[in-house]
Amino acid sequence: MARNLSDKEITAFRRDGVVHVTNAIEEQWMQKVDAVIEQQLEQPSKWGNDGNPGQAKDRMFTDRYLWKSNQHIRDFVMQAGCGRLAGQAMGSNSTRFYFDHLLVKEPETSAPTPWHQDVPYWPFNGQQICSVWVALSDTTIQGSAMEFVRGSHLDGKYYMPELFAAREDHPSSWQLEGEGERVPDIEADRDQYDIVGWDVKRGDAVIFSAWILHGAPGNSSLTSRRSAISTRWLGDDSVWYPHTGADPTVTDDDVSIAAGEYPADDDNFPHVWNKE
Ligand SMILES: O=C(O)CCC(=O)C(=O)O
Repeated sequence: MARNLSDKEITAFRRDGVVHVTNAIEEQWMQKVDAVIEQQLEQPSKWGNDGNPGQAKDRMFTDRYLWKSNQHIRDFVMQAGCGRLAGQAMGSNSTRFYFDHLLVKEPETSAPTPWHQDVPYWPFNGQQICSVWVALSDTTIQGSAMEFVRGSHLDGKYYMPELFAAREDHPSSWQLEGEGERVPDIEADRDQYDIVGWDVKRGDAVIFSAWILHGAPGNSSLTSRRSAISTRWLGDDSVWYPHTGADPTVTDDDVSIAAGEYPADDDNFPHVWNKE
């Protein structure tokens, strides 16, 4: 069994919107995801976003929503303990799963992950929505570990989605239709923001609110791939909120719930964890 969060970690998550959890996930689960990453790099799903197909360098690659078709990812989601960590962090009595997201940056990848907020990309509303981002490689900030604007989950802002890898012709261009104000140019004015981030080890998790501003630099390492899996979690107060510009992987046509309802739809948002 992977570990539980301490009271200190839970307090940090609620206050800052993000917490770094060391040694969060056991090796056996990460090995399953490593194998899937190799497969997806060769043959992305229809939701893949590949900045430089086939290249060993300067390649930012993401793929997502594999849990329904891939047993390794399903095992990771159901058994590795991310749902429990998410529930404990959010103070929720239960967690349901939304989707998995693989995030790879090969050595010398210049593309940053742009500063963004997750909730506007997703057809959900509520405070108890978060991600558990698990490092599959040891990663420094220079090597593209994530950074966060501490406390920005409490600002009450709703930011328009930003395009990853700035490809307006990409299938992800649904994001261009999004709602909300533009994310400020945080890079141009870093001193004005309370930016926090951690060098991470394989198996560490970073748990963060869907409302916090976050991003990551490119991978400046000459030799090391940076890889991670982010899993997305829904707590007790989350409600279905389909809207223009939301991720099309799961839409109103797919679900058995109506707008404003708790996502009690086991086919699309399986129940993973309950508080004892
Ligand atoms: O891994 C990254 O670079 C970005 C991850 C991210 O933005 C997320 O998990 O929401």
